[in-house]
Amino acid sequence: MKKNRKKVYVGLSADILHNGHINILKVANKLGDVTVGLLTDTAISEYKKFPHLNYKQRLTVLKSVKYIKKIIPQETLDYSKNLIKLKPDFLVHGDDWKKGIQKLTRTKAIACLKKWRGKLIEPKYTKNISSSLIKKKLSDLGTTPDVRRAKLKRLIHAKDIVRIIETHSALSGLIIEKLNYNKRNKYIEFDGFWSSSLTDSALRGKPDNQSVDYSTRMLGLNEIFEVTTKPLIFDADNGGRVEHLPYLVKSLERIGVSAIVLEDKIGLKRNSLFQDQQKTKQDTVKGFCKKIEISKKSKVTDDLMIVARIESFILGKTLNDALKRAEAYSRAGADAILIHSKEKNANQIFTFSKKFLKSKYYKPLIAVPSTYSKTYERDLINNGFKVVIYANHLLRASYPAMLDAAKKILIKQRSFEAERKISPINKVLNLI
Ligand code: SPV
Ligand code: MG
Repeated sequence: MKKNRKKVYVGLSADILHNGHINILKVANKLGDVTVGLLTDTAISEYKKFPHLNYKQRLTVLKSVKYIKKIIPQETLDYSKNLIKLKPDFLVHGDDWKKGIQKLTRTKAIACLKKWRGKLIEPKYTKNISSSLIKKKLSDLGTTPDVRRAKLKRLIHAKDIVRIIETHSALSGLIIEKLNYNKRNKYIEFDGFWSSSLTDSALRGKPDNQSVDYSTRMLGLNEIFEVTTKPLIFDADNGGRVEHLPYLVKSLERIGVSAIVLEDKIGLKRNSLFQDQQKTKQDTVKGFCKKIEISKKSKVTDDLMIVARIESFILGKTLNDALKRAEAYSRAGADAILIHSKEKNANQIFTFSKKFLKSKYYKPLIAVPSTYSKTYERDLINNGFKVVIYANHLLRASYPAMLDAAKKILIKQRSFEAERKISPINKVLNLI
């Protein structure tokens, strides 16, 4: 071994290790002792799709690569913190980051290296191979129930807020699976799906009162899961009969659902957004805690989350009632709390979160901003919320569009006028 080898730094996601990475590491190893900054889930989600493998799994893979001397976490896409700590002689990165979302990261890294005359070495990007490309191919292949199920907990840990949207069909699932956007050098996407009782019922022309049974809804989930990889949160209403609950939990867990939301209402169900809630009854604290305990006992994996949904505000009850329930449900084993509200602004849920954040029984909070839709995600983050659910928007988007097209054809007695606003056939064919 040569003495006084130079210090070399390489930042890697290594979700899928391929020959492109090995090329980079080979070059780096020739220059000196290689420290890899392994990007955390949080760092990766800043600029590309959430990784398939978690940090520990990626670390295990990298540990066996002979060109690497040491591995440390890189907690942001920005390299500065680790570079300053290490003061490497060389930073090695594929030249692909000269363009696109990582361009600014590169500029910052160069400015940082200058301080101790470190050099940036940029081997030519290996053509036709990248983890994003492989991942696209993988996503065409699908995922497993285990990987999908585990993703929600990882996302809650990794992100400021987990962004979930209602998905009522395989087609709407595909739209959300593929949609992403670069906003001010940040990669943004929906993190997962909400299976809504309201839209699953409306889609079948039925009221949101549990007349569409779980088996039928699960057939829909299977269709969504066949063509997507993102995690799903299931709206289980009040969970149905207590005696049936273990079977429901097990079935949903088996197919790869990440979280089951149970609401603390009893009797014939009415949607929470109806103004008149006269006939709606809330469960007793004891009765609902029992349901949480049964659900927790029924599940097999650590990854499945049981979420307690509190309807106190919907039924006109007090902040104290909501808080008392949140603490009791948390003690009974709920993994997260969904605090529902049908106010026009978020004040009600923010007064709740302010108090609950200080509780020793705190659990991650979920918001459903259907009526307080002016609330930005950043306000939810600042008030301690970890998950936001856009609960019915894709179905609501499709309804006026279908109505409008049908009306136009009916009035004009031909389809030409409807065509301007509907999707060309080719676009639909190409989506799939
Ligand atoms: C749903 O989407 O079915 C929900 C949310 O449960 S709400 O409609 O607000 O009750
Ligand atoms: Mg519902």
